[in-house]
Amino acid sequence: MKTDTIAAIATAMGRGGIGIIRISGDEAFNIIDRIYRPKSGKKQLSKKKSHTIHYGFIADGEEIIDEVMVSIMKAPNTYTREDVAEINCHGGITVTRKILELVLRNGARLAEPGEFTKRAFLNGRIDLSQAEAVCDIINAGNEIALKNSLKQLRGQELEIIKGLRDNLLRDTAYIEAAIDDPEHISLDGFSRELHEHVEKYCKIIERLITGSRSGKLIKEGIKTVILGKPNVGKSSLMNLLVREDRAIVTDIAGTTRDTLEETIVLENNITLKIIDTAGIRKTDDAVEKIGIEKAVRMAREADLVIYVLDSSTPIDENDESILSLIEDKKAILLLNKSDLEPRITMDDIRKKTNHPIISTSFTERKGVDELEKMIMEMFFQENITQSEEIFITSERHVEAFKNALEALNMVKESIEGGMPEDLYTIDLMNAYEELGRIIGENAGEDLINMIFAEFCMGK
Ligand SMILES: Nc1nc2c(ncn2[C@@H]2O[C@H](COP(=O)(O)OP(=O)(O)O)[C@@H](O)[C@H]2O)c(=O)[nH]1
Ligand SMILES: [Mg+2]
Repeated sequence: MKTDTIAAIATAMGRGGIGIIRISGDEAFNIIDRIYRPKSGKKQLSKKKSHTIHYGFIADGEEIIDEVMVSIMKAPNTYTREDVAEINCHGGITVTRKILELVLRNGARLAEPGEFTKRAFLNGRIDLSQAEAVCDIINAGNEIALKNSLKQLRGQELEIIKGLRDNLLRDTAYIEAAIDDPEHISLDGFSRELHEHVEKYCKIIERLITGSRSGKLIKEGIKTVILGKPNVGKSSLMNLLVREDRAIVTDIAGTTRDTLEETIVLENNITLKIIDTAGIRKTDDAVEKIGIEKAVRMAREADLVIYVLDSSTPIDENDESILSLIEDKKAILLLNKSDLEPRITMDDIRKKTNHPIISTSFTERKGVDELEKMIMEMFFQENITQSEEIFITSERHVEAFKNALEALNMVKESIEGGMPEDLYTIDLMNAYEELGRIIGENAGEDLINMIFAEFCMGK
């Protein structure tokens, strides 16, 4: 199949040591031959061995544009499975743009975002789940997310899906063969066997769906809201976690009038999308009121509420209203200012809530490590840093797994209800197709375009 040749700047747009212009397609080497001047010798790069790199210059006619290294990678062992050339030039915006323009003038077309990876998928080098993993690796906000995406890129999810699909196909083929040739192939006792098989497939899929909750939190971060009355230390906590003075800390109650959001990666590689809020108290100040309402709304939507109390001031009706607000939420209470004379004790608070409580002093940086550890334990049962398991992070995949599970549950129901065997095969094949969606089998153009549109230029 003849496709056009695409090119793009693959490195980030900005000043840097190196800039890379990537070219892929049938014309890649011809284009290079037109614009490359070797330091010595005359041999065209298209004649060189695959997977070699060459020192020389890029020139527009007589004008030398930059000193470069050009790598030559011949199909099919390349990122796209097409001929690929990469020009490594000096990493400046002007020079990379100028070389790209020259490449485009010499026969390439500007690549769309993700088009190189799209070609890798369309040419069968990777499946859709691996293509998505490429995007996730680039966007990974912490090391656990990175490790997980790498598992996906290396085909860990793909292997599970392939295994399930092979089995589904085998079960279906057996039933169909038996229906066609009842004299030689017997279905006696097969429903019981099939029921066992399906049960096993369901367990695998259920585990993936359960793990996807962790997957989402690993990838997107835990939506965390800091709540509390004015002046208890909310902004101080935010600053401690962010490790820089972002939120304004003052001793005038009501300083944080709006919310402030930060994405932070904790020491243990957990990402928090954390929001510092206005202190919650009864007030007549219109602006402050808006801030408080917003804080309450944010708390309702949060995965986690960190409720900060000042242990040196007694509990009042404002605390009571916060406690009732977070009653059904995942929450951690911090009894702060433990360095001051206490007016509230752990026991006082324990009588009022079932949420875990930690004694802290933000001025002395006490209790923060314990808080980080507790968040980890609260959201991730197993040790995700060391886990070899893959956590599904894509909503699209979860949806397909759920549909496959539903189809398999229908098979179980049909077996339990003593329905005829040919009925099972419809649902078995439905599950097969749903799993196929994840890896991009029969994927429509819309879906493919949607997925690759999320990519960066040059990837
Ligand atoms: N003694 C003491 N003061 C603290 C502690 N944490 C915060 N503060 C002080 O309490 C005041 C209010 O802190 P801030 O973080 O602005 O509270 P917010 O209104 O809840 O955001 C500031 O003067 C902080 O320095 C603590 O653990 N001990
Ligand atoms: Mg504040």
